[in-house]
Amino acid sequence: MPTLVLATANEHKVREIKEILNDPSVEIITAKDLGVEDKLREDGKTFEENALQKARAIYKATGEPALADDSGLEVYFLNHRPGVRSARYAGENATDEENNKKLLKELGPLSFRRRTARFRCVIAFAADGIEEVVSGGCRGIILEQPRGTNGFGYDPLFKPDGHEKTFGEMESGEKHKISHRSRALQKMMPVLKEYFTSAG
Ligand code: ITT
Repeated sequence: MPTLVLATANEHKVREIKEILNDPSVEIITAKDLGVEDKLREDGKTFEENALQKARAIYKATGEPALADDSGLEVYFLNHRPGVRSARYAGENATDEENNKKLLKELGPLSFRRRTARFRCVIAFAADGIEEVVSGGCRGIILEQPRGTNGFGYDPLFKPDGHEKTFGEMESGEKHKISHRSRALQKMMPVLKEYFTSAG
């Protein structure tokens, strides 16, 4: 069975990507499974640069086709911050809770109209003779208090437009119908299908 290596150390991303791809014909493993987790450094200024950097590094280290996810939250009032720094917003080893707290503090009592935000996810694929980058977004607002314990990261604070529940209150299947990650992966699926079909 062909193998796809996920170039991420984030277990939540691994679970979501596996659920969304839902492809029993490819064995999905992680950089950690192959002992190359340390190659996942990212110092780019954009999601695109970071995603490609991670996919390339893991493909180079393992020789196996690699898929990376670089993602984050862009808040318009904060000039698109935390953006690429979403995981480290409140400090180098910040927890999701610390990041959420900092976000609430920065937004303060701002009105709902000004609390608009967008999740972005860039997925990069690197393999023999191919590099491909796609992206997906999801718009919503940042609530004044967290709601729900599902998902990860900023999910409890993010209410997607046109929905009553936050991502933190949604079952994973509901989140996948509209999420930035799922939208990006839908675009990557034909590329993966083509690659794995012709690779054998
Ligand atoms: P890898 O680089 O190893 O993949 P990471 O967690 O460091 O893992 P990123 O640099 O891409 O990955 O940071 C993504 C952060 O953006 C993540 O830690 C969350 O805080 C936030 N984020 C991304 N997607 C999210 C989602 O679907 N729901 C909630 N928060 C999300």
